[in-house]
Amino acid sequence: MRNQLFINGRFVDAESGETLATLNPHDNSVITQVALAGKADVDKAVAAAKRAFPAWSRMAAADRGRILLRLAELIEANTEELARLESLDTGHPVRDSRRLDVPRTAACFRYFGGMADKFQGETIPVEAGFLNYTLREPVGIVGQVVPWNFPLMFTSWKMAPALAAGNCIVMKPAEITPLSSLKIAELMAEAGIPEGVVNMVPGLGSVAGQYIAEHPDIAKIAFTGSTATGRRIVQASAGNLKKIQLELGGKGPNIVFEDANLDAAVNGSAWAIFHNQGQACIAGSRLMLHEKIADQFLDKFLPLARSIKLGNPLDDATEMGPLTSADHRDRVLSYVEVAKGEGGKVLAGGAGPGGELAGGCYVQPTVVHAQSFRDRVAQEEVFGPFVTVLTFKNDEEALQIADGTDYGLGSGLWTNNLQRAHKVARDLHAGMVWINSYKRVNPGSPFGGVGQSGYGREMGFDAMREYTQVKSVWVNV
Ligand code: TAP
Repeated sequence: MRNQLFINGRFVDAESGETLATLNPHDNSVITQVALAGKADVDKAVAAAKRAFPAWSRMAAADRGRILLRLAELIEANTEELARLESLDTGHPVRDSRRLDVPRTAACFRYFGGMADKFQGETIPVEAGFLNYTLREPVGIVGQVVPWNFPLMFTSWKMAPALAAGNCIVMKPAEITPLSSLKIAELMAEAGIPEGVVNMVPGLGSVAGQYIAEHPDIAKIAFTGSTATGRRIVQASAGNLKKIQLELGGKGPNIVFEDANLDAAVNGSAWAIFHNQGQACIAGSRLMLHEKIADQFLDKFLPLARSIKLGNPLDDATEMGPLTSADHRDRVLSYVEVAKGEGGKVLAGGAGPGGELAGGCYVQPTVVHAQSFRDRVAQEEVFGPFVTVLTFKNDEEALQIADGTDYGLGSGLWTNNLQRAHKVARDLHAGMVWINSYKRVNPGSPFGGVGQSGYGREMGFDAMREYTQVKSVWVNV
C-alpha cells in the first residue's frame, strides 16, 4: 500500500516527516499512516512539474494519448486491488467499486487518451492577405484538489483531460482518502508518464490545498468539494489570476410526475440518493412527488429504503457501506434533528444501525417529509443517505420548488409525456438533467453546474477546453 507523497516520479516522505492516519470507516481502525505534505513539499512538486512541462507539452499528442491508453489497461488489470483499496478507505461497497468506480476510472483515461490527438484548433476566414489559425495550448502547471467521496474516479476526471492536453499536475487528494489516488500514481509511473508530470501531495486542505490555490507558479486550479471551500479557493487564487474550475455542492431535485412509470421511478430514485451512501454532489436528495401519486410512491419507496443491506464494504453482499468519516456521520445525523425541529416527519431511518455496525460510520437510509421547500433540510446539502420528500400540485410548482435553491447541478424527472419532459428539462436551472433515469455519467458528456454549484465542465470536449488556452496566429500571406 503506497503511503508517501509522489513527487518527481518517486514516492518520498514529507519534508517535515509528518504523517496522518487514514481510517477504515467500517470500524474506525487505522489502515496506515500517510505522509502529510506541507508547503515545502508543494514547492518541490511544483518545481518538478515545471521541469517536466517543456518536454511533456511538446511531446506528440498521440504519444501522450498512448500512455493514457496504457494506463487504462493497467487500471483494469489492477481492478481488484483498486476496488478493495477504495472500499477500505471510503466505505464504498466493494461490488460498486469493482463494477463502477474502477471501470469508470479506466474509461475516463481511455476516452481522453483517444482525445489527445483529436482536439484541434481552427482556421478562421479573416481579411484578404492574411491567414489566421488558432492553437490549443496547455495551460501549464495545474493544481487539482479532490474530495473524499469518489477519490479514484475524481482523480481520473481531473487528471485525464489535463494530461491529454499536455499540462503537468500537482494534485492533493482528500486527507481522509488518499490511498487509491496514490495507487494510480504508481500505475502512472508504470504506464510511462515521465517523472514530474504528475505529482501527488496528500495533505490538509487548509495547508497544502490552500497553498496550491495561492501558488504563483500554478496557472490553473480545478477543485471538487464544498461551496464554502470553493469560495476560499477563488479568493486564494486571485494573486496570480488563476484559471479556475469549480465542481461544488448540489441539492438535486428528482421530480416524479403523476404519469411516470412508478416502478422505474421508485428504483431510480433509490439509486439517485442511496448510491455511495448519498455522498454525491449529484445525489437526488430532494424527492419531489406529484401529490396524486405521493402516497402510492412512498408505499413502494419506503420498504425499498428499509430493505437496503448495510454492512462491511468489503463484503460482496453489502449494498450500503459506512459514511466516509465519523465526523461526517455525525453531521448527517444532526439533520434528523433539524428536520424534527422544522416540523418534518421521519418516514424511514433517522439513526445509525445497532449491533455489530454500531461502532462504524453507518447511517440507515433516511427519508424525511419536509413541511416546505424553504426548510433547511430542503435547501442545505446533507451529503448522506438522507432524502427530503416534497410534494407539488402542477408543473409550475414543480419548477418553482426544483429551482428554489442556490444550487444547480444534477436534476431528474420521471414522466411519460414527451413534451413535458423536454419543456421541464429546458426550464430547470441545472447543469445536468436526467429524464426517466438518474445519475448517469460518461466521459463524453459534460459534467458540472450553475449557480452555487460552480462553473466549468469536466468530461468531453468541454474538459479539453478547460485545460487549454487559445492562441490566435496571424500570417501575412
Ligand atoms: P471540502 O472542505 O470542500 O473538501 C474537499 C477538498 O478540499 C479536500 O481535499 C479538502 O482537503 C480540500 N480543502 C479544504 N480546505 C481547503 C482550502 N482552504 N484550500 C484548498 N483546499 C481545501 O469538503 P469537506 O469539508 O470534506 O466536506 C464538507 C461538505 O462538502 C460535505 O458534507 C458536502 O456537502 C460537501 N462536499 C461536496 C463534494 C462534491 S463532489 N461536490 C465532495 C465532498 C464534500 P482535506 O479534506 O484534506 O482537508
